[in-house]
Amino acid sequence: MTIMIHPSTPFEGQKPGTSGLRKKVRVFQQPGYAENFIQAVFDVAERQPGSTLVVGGDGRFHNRTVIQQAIRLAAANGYGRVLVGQGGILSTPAASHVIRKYGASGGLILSASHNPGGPDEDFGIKYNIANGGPAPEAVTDAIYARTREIDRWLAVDAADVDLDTLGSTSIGGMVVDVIDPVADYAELMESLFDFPAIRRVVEGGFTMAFDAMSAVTGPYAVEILERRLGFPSGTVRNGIPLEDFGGHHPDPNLVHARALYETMMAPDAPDFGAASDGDGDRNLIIGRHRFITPSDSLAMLAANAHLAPGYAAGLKGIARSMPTSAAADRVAAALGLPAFETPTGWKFFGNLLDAGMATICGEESAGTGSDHVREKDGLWAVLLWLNVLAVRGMSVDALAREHWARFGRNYYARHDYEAIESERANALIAALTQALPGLPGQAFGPLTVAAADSFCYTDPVDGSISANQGLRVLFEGGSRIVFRLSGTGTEGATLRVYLEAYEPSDGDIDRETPEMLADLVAAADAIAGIANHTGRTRPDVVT
Ligand code: VG1
Ligand code: CO
Repeated sequence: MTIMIHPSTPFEGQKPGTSGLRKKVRVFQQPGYAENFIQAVFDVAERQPGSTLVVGGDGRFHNRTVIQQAIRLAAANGYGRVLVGQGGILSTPAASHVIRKYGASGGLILSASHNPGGPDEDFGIKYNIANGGPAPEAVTDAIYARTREIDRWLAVDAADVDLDTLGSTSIGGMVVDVIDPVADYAELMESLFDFPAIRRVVEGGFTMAFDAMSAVTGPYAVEILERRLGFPSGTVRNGIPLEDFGGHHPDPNLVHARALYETMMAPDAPDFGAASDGDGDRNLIIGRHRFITPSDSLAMLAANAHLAPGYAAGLKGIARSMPTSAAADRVAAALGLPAFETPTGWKFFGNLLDAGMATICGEESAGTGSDHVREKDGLWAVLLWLNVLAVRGMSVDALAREHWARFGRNYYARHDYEAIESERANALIAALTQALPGLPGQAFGPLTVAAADSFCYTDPVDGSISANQGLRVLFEGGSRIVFRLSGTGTEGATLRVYLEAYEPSDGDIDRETPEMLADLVAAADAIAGIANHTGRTRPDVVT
């Protein structure tokens, strides 16, 4: 088959953010837009001729179009084989596993994750490398540089591949395998967790509600929770992936997963509730009448992971992103394990996991995962919780209370100010950056600043440096506020303000989060001038 050379010119702004390139669908629909980006990936990706590429996505609108484009480009760019999930479906953690299991040189994951989907909503492309993890910054920087000088893309002239039928076809001498998106992943989960123990508690009447949010996790959750673990059918809600996620944000938090929250707070609530996001890498954990913050979930899972067969030998270390609460650090200290603090975004955990320095990682944004893949993994977290609860025979609420009584409690919330004008958001960050050196010693209500800085990370494995990863204001006594701008939005800027108040184990560990954070909320505005800069007096989303 002949390779067609399509002359092209660069598009502005094809810079991958926290997690790949995310833009409106309309932007991706411009002729050559996706092709330019994918070609740039292929031009810089480390790969041998004839290597394997994994392609999959979260099932959102425009997925199938870009999958066909990617296949035609891959065939013209020397790949030997493409593995694509049936129906174009592969959750982010499943794609990571498939890359690793089949020795692929990398993969394209088509998703804008928790962002809404549909013709007027968001789309995204992320490139993962051979370890199964998101491309590190050196690679994404090279991709971006390439998009700025690109002058052609290569594609074979071939008909669309049938994505709905399992099996092999060939296009332009390259094999395309349409694979079952669930099977390999379900097998991996069964190898890590004590499925018989979970099945026994389910048979004993343990109940659960799982909200797949009409996103990619539905087929995985139905297979694992209902078929393999024996939860009754109907346990998985919104289990069919829809191109527009039913018009909702597939973001598993208390705002967008409100229905699940209400189920879990009702008098007849199930024992356990969970949800996951658009591409299946995030998780929300709610016990009956007890919401677990993602930062606490990381800490509680780390403290109990040895109860699951896959982690029976213990952990090598615990890593968290900088804005994630320090709850996990206390577990690491108690277990005598190294603790790592990385910038926001899963790509920063890859080296620690590859080097065997950390086993469990997490982010405050509802991402938790381990060295079983190189992505955060929503269902993995749900299954680890189920395994721990089954072995310990206790409720989520009882486990949380026991944890806080031992380690103390990090009250935590994130306030998001969405779609602010970029200039205003940048002005806020610039002014605050300038003010940082003068903050130590200043008092804001009852809080006194102990230290303030702009977080700069030096990767302990390869020595690479990532500066400007968020502004930290640390108070005496262990409370903290972090300010940073989102790198996943597609409209204006989103300011994230992360608030954390620590209470030791003999302190107030049974209070409501808003009252415990009220002084920090006031301090955040006084320190950063949020209302002045943005014109907003309250956040759009509190999680
Ligand atoms: C957000 C979260 C971050 C997460 C990223 C990708 O990034 O804060 O923790 O890794 O989304 O998650 P930002 O730059 O908007 O704060 V996913 O599930 O959207 O791929
Ligand atoms: Co996601």
